[in-house]
Amino acid sequence: MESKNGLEIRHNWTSKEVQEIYDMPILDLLYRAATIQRQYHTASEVQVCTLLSVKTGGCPEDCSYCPQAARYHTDVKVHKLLDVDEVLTKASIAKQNGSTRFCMGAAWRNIRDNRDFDKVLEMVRGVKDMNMEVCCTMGMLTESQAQKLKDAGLYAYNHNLDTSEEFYDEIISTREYDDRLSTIKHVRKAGLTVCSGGIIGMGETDEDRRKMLMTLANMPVHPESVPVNALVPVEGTPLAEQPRVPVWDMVRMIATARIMMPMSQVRLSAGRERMPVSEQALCFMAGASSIFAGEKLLTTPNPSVDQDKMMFDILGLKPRPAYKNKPAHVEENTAS
Ligand code: SAM
Ligand code: DTB
Ligand code: SF4
Repeated sequence: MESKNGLEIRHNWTSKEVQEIYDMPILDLLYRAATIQRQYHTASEVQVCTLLSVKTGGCPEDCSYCPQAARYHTDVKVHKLLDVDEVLTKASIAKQNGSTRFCMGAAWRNIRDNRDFDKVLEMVRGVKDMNMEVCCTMGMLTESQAQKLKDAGLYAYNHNLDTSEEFYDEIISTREYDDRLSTIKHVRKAGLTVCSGGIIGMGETDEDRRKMLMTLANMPVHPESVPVNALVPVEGTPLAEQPRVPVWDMVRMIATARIMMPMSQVRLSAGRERMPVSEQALCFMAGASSIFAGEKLLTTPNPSVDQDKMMFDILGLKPRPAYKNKPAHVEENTAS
């Protein structure tokens, strides 16, 4: 057990405890999560992150939810790695629109040490120089690749567990849960912050959802960001016909994550496009402290910058500054 400013951070959650939290009457759960959020965070601040798909589609993996897997026939327009200048222009627009984190996604199974990786390192250096938190999500990586990203100025690496270990096989067959855990270890070892969460609405049970949260919360250090995605069902993928995730499921998931990992940024991620402001407000009340902004996630639609500005006005929210509360275990990197 650790303590931050006298507040307790736990890494030994039991399934019984997690079930008791997850199954609380929804209003009690909301109240408890909202209280914890106010003890550990400034509840009016929301971290605004912009995503950019720097390499789209053609991925060899078979993640059943993903429109970028080459084997599914979706409308995604495949493109090779974008040029550094184009990416930096997009990052600068994101910054002007209030984002303090820029996350670059590549539809790769894993990072390879080639010219494309050198280009990614250049992108990272460029975004870091704009004083934004830089994040990448590019599949599996080795310890030395994580270190190179860190040296270039990367702040966070996103690698989702997606679901429980037990349900994983139903969703992805081209890699193992342990592969995901190893990559997360490499990221941590390089002194990067970890962004890891999952998706709900893929046909998993409540127990699968709780098990995933337990795996994240019982890591030696909690992921600094925990994205909670509602499945965006995409035509052509095996999960295209999944029903819409009820807002109450998002609320339960976000609130339980907030209670178990009180210091982390819990991100209301994919799925906002279909949520009215009132539903998103419930998610903020449940402890969500971060969103993806900009009209596209990686390949699917997201609310526009104007819609989000309006939502922030209505709810009295403001963007969280970059690098606020940088954790002590994340050393300053050597990049400028
Ligand atoms: N290829 C890399 C990987 O798998 O780690 C990085 C990109 S991948 C698209 C990043 C994450 O996006 C996935 O782990 C998954 O959680 C999320 N994602 C992908 N498709 C989604 C969908 N249709 N709905 C919700 N989340 C999705
Ligand atoms: C995360 O957890 N969600 C983001 C980000 N990390 C990379 C991706 C959501 C993708 C939704 C489907 C798409 O737009 O392709
Ligand atoms: Fe590839 Fe990532 Fe999509 Fe899986 S989620 S198919 S690894 S891009």
